[in-house]
Amino acid sequence: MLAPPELKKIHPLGKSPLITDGDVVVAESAAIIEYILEKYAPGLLKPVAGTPDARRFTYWLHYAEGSLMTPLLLTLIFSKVASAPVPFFIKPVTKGIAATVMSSFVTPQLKLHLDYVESELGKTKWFAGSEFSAADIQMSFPIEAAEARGGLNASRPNLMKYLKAIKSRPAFKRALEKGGPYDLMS
Ligand SMILES: N[C@@H](CCC(=O)N[C@@H](CS)C(=O)NCC(=O)O)C(=O)O
Repeated sequence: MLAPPELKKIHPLGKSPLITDGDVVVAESAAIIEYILEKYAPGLLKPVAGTPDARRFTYWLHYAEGSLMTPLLLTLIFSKVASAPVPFFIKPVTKGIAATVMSSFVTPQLKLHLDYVESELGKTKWFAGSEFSAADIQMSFPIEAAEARGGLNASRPNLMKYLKAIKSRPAFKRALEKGGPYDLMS
């Protein structure tokens, strides 16, 4: 599941997303968003500095990868551990370890986070307030991953409504047309 080696020619970690802009290379999705907003969209997709919405913007921009992505990544890793092709006599061990880590830590953590985000989305339409912002772009990825592999379903209606709103945005559809479909399950 590693990124293609070509990416290491651009940045030592070789992870996606990555952007280049002339001589500038920017890695880390939130840093990429900040860079694009500052350089190409000043005053857009971000609340006015110093306001409560701006604080919410910064919080969710960081929370997406800094907190929410962790249990989702662990879910992916331990599902791979559970299904890893190992000799039959080791299988119960690997499956047992994966099941224990999932039930004792990962699943409760994921529930904690998804319940929290569900409740926060009950307060405002978008993460940084009543207006769509780049924090929503950043949050949409882990929420999509939660739907694909984290058990997010209709039992969390605010999150499902939010995902529907995100996916129906014309810009989201245009991005899919440009970038092609992606699969967060594999
Ligand atoms: N925290 C980083 C995560 C970067 C990351 O791990 N990207 C994954 C894809 S979502 C990746 O490139 N995985 C393949 C690899 O590690 O080689 C960000 O927000 O940009």
